[in-house]
Amino acid sequence: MTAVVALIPAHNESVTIEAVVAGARAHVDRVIVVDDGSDDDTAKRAEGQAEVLRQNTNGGKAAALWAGMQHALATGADAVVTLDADGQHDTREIPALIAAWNETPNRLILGARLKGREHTPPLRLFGDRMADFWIAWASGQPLQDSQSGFRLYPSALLQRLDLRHHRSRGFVFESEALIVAERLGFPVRGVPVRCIYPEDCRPSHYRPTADTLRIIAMVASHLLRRGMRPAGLWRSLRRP
Ligand SMILES: Nc1nc2c(ncn2[C@@H]2O[C@H](COP(=O)(O)OP(=O)(O)O)[C@@H](O)[C@H]2O)c(=O)[nH]1
Ligand SMILES: [Mg+2]
Repeated sequence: MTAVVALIPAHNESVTIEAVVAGARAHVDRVIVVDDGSDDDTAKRAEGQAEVLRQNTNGGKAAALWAGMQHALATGADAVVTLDADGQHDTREIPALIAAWNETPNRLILGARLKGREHTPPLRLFGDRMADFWIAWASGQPLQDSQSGFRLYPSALLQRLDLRHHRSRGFVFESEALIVAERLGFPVRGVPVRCIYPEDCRPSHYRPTADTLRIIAMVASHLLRRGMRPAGLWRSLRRP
């Protein structure tokens, strides 16, 4: 029996957390919510339905993901599905990620939000596409939607993945994971998923300029360390 764990980092997501946890529970063996110093009752709403790890102060998404991943590994997970707590990922698509993993166990499965991408705010889409180009180059593979947090990480990968995860790594962590995973022999396999932008969704924590620049700086340091990896650029431009 394999154990698939859903991991949901959450910071002040009391409006959506219950529905996301309930949706995820239907498709996985266990759900872990990392409540990252929320001031609202996110943790209370998740308790009873999920294992809740509490961080007393807000340490950022990277640290929350890291804590949840280590906990999942320590408690016997074979794969970890990460998803956002704000309801932007459709939990009914979790089985598609698991099916892809069963078919190709040595891949990092990326839920690429290609269905309905036209609803993405234009500035965000531009930043995302920039990030895709650079991260694809540095990881030597074609990539679509590198910024998606809807993923399946095989435990065989997580056991070897060692990434910086302090507060300032926020959205950089998930980008770097794609590059390091490829180096460890776990290239990305994209699975098209829906992109949900509810009318009344809260503003994103992603800062299009600052976070995109941070991601580019991280990618540049990987590229410089590998002599700009011209073959990686070539490979990244193939059709996905
Ligand atoms: N643990 C934790 N999660 C965060 C933090 N900031 C954002 N998140 C989570 O990361 C996910 C994505 O954040 P969001 O602001 O919606 O970014 P976007 O969907 O990429 O625009 C959501 O599930 C948030 O709850 C944070 O400081 N700590
Ligand atoms: Mg969001």
